Amino acid sequence: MDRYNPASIEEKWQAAWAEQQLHRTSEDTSKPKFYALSMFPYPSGNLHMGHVRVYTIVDVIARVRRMQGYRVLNPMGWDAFGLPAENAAIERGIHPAKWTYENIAQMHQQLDQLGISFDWEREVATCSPDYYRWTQWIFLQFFQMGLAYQKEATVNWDPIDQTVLANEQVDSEGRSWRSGAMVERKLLRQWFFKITDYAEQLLTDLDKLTGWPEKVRLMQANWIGRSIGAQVTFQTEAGDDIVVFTTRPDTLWGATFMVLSPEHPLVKKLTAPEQAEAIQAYQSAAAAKSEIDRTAEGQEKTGVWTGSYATNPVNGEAIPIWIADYVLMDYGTGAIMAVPAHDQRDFEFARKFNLPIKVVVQPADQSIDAAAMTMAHAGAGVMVNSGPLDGVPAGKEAGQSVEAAVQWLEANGKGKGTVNYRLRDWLISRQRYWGAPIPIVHCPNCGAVPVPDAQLPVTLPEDVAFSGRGPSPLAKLDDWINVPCPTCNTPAKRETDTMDTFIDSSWYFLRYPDARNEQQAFDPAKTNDWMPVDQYVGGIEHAILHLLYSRFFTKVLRDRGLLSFDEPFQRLLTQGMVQGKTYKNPRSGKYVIPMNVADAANPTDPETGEPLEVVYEKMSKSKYNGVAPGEVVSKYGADTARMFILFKAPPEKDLEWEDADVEGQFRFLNRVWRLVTEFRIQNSESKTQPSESKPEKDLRRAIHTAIKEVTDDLQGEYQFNTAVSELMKLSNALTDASCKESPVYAEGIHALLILLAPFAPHLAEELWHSLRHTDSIHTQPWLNADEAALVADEATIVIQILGKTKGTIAVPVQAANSKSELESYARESELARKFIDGKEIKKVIVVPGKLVNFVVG
Ligand code: HQ5
Ligand code: ZN
Repeated sequence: MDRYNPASIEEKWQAAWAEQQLHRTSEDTSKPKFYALSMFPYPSGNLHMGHVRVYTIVDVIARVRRMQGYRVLNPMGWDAFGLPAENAAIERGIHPAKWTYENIAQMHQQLDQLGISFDWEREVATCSPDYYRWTQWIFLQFFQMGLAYQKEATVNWDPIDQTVLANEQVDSEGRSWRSGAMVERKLLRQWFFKITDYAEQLLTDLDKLTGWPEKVRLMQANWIGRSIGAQVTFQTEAGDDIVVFTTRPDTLWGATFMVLSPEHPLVKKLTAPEQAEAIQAYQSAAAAKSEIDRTAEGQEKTGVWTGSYATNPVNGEAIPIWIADYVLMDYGTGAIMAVPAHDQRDFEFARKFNLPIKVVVQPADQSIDAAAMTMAHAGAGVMVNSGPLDGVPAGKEAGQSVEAAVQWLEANGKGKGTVNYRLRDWLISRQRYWGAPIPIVHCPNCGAVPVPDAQLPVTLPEDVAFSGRGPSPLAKLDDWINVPCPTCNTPAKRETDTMDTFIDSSWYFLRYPDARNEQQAFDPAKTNDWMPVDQYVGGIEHAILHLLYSRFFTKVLRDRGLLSFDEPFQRLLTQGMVQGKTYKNPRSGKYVIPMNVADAANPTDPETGEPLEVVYEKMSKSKYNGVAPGEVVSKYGADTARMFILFKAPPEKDLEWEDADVEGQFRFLNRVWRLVTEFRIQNSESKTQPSESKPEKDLRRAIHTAIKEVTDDLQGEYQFNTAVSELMKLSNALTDASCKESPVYAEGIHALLILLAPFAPHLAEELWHSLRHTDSIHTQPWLNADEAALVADEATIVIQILGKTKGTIAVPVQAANSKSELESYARESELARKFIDGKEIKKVIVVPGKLVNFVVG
C-alpha cells in the first residue's frame, strides 16, 4: 500500500489541472453566476500566512459553488503600484517594474503551490499599461463629470527631499521617515475626487448591505459622519461676517467667545496692534505642528486673543474673538463659536484663559453651576437662559432643541439649517513615480486639458534615475513633460503627479469580467452580468478606505451609464489575523528566539533565567514568530496547510498558529488516505446486497448528516471549522463501521471524498482517480442530503420512578410519539420492570418522545 506523499501528488495534479484548464471561468449562461473575489495582494515578493488564509477561504467557496452547478468567476491580480517598489529601486538600484514583475512571478508560483483555483487568464496587474490606460480613462470620466478637481491643500512637506509625505510617513516627533527633517505644513495644489457629492448615498445605501459585517457598516457610517446643524453668521465690529457651522445651534445662547483657525483669512484684519506680535508668533508655531498634534484629545490648550469682538446674533452680546490651533482651516469654515459649558475643548480653553462660562442646558437630575463645573456637560437636559428655547428638552435621543433652534434661526433670519458630513474630498495626487500618471496637460491658454482617449495610456517613462532625494523623478524629465496642448497646440506641460494606488483598486473587480478588453475598460454587458460580487473576502484594514472608494466608483460609473447596479459587493467576509506564538519576557518586553527556549513547557529567558510568557501576536520578523507558507507546504503539503487554516478558527476570528494542530490535520488526511486505500483493495473482492440492517442505517445517517452539515456550513455564514469537524466525524463513522462490504460503505467513501474536495483538492483528486474514475472530482456534482436517511428510527426515552430518573430505553420512533404505545413499551421494558418489582402502579405520566414516569406505592 502506497504512503500518502503530498509532494508528488500535489505537483502532478496542479500540472494536470492547468493542462485541462479546469479553473477557466465557465461562460455557460444557463447556469447561475457566482463571483468570488479575494482582495488582490500588493506584490511584496512573498506570500504571508495571512494571504494563505484569505485565498484558501475564497478557494473553498469557489470550489463548492462550481460543484453546485454555478458558473464561477474566481480571478486574481496584483495591486502593483505604490511606494514599496519605488523604495526598493532607491535602496537596491532595481527598476520598480523589474522588482514588481519578479515579485509577481514568485507569488504566482506560491499561490499555484497551494492549489488555489484562480482563473489566471483574467489576471490583471495595475502597473501594466493595458490596465492603467483604463485607470486614466476612468479618471477622465470623473474629470468630465466635474468630480476631479484641483485645489490648494495643506500637506506634509519634507524640505530636504522636496516631496509631499503621507501622514503615515511622519513620525511622532514630526520628522520625515526618510530624511529626518522636521516636516512643514505647506499649501500645494493637489488633485481631489469629489466623494463628498456621494456622501448621502454612500451612507443610506449601507442599509442595503445586509451581507456585510455590522461592524464594517458602522465604521463607514461613522467615517461619513452625517450630522444636522446650522450655519450662523457672527458679525465683527468692522462689519465682516464670520460664518460658523455648528451641530449644536441650540447652545448658541451659551456661546461666550469665538475661536478662529490661525490660518483664517480674517485674522490679520481682526488683530489689534498690541496683539500683533503674539498672533504672529502663534501662527508660525501652529504652522509647524501636524494636524494630529493640533487636534489630539487632552492636549494642553493654547491660543491668543485677537483684540476684537463679534456679536452673538441670537442675543446681541459682544464676545471676544481668539485664535487657537485646535481649529483647522480646512474643516468646516475654519471658525467656531465656543460654548464652554457644553463642549469639553471649549471648556478647557475657557478655564485656561479665564473666559466666561454660561450654562444653557440643565440636566434633569442635578443643577449645575458654571463656577463649580469641572468639565463640560455635553449630555441631555432642559434648555435654560436661552430666550425662545427655554424649557425645550435637549439631548440626542429625546431632545428637540436642535430642530427648535434651526426653526427659530430660519424664522428670524439669523441662520439656516444644514446637513454636514465628516467625510472630506479624497486627495488623490502623489508626487511619486510608481503610479498611474494623471492624464492631464496644463496649457497656458486652455488650463487643465484632458489627454484625448486615443492618446491613452500616458505611459511612465522607463529610463529614470531613482536617487531618493528631491522631487518626484517625473518632475525632472523635461522630454516627457513638455508636450503640445492637445487643444490649441501651444507648448504645454504634462501633469507630473501620479494617482493614489487606492484608485487602481477601486475598479479592478469591474475589469475581471472582461480583463482582456483592449477597446474598453470593460464591456458593460459583461460586467453587469457578473457583478455585483457575490462574496468578497479581505482584511478589516480595508473596512473604510478601499471599500468606501469602491462603492463611490461604482455609483459614479453607474451615473455615467456604464453600470446597472448600486453596490459592488453583495456579501463581505473580513477574515481574522494569523498570529504566531511568541516567547516574551514580561519584564523587559523582549522576545526570545523559540530555538533558544530550552523547555517549551516551562519557558525561561536564556539570558536572565526569568520566566517567559507565551503569547500569540501578529507574525513578524522582530518577534521571531513568523511561519513561512513554503516551509509548511514542503513539510506537510498544501492540503494539510489548507485544512489546518480552515479548521483552527472561524474565518472572522484571529487564528493562533499551532504546529501540533497542523500535525493533527496531517494525521487526519493520512487516515482518509488509508481508509480509501483499504476500501479500494477490499472493494475489488466480494460485495453484499444492500439491506436495511442497523449498521447500514446508522452509517447512512452519518453520511447524510455530514452532507447536510458541511453544505450548511459552506452557505452564507461560512463555518469551515465545523465543516472540517463533520468530515472528521464521517471518517470516524467509516472507520468504525461494521458493514464495510455494503454498498452503503462505498457511498460513504465517495461522499467523504466529494465533501473533502474543496478543502484538500489534491488528495481528493488522487484518491478519486485511484477508485478508477477518469474525470476530475472537481467537476462532480455536489451532494444532496437524503432527508429520509437523516431520521433516526429509534427514540431514546427516559424512565423515571416517582420522578427519579433510572435510565433510558430505545423505542421505535412511531411508538414513542403515541402515548399509549409508549406506555406499553415502557411497562414491558426490563428497566422499568426491575424497579417496579411487584409494587402497585398508581399512575403513569407519559411525555411522548421524552419520558415515562411511574408513580408506584
Ligand atoms: C492578511 C497579512 C497580509 C495580508 N492590495 C491590498 C492589500 O491589502 C488590497 C486592495 C483591495 C486594497 C490579507 C489582507 C488582504 C489580502 C491582501 N493579509 N495578513 N494587499 N499579513 O497584500 O490577512 O487582509 O496587503 O485581504 O491579504 O493583502 S495585501
Ligand atoms: Zn491649449
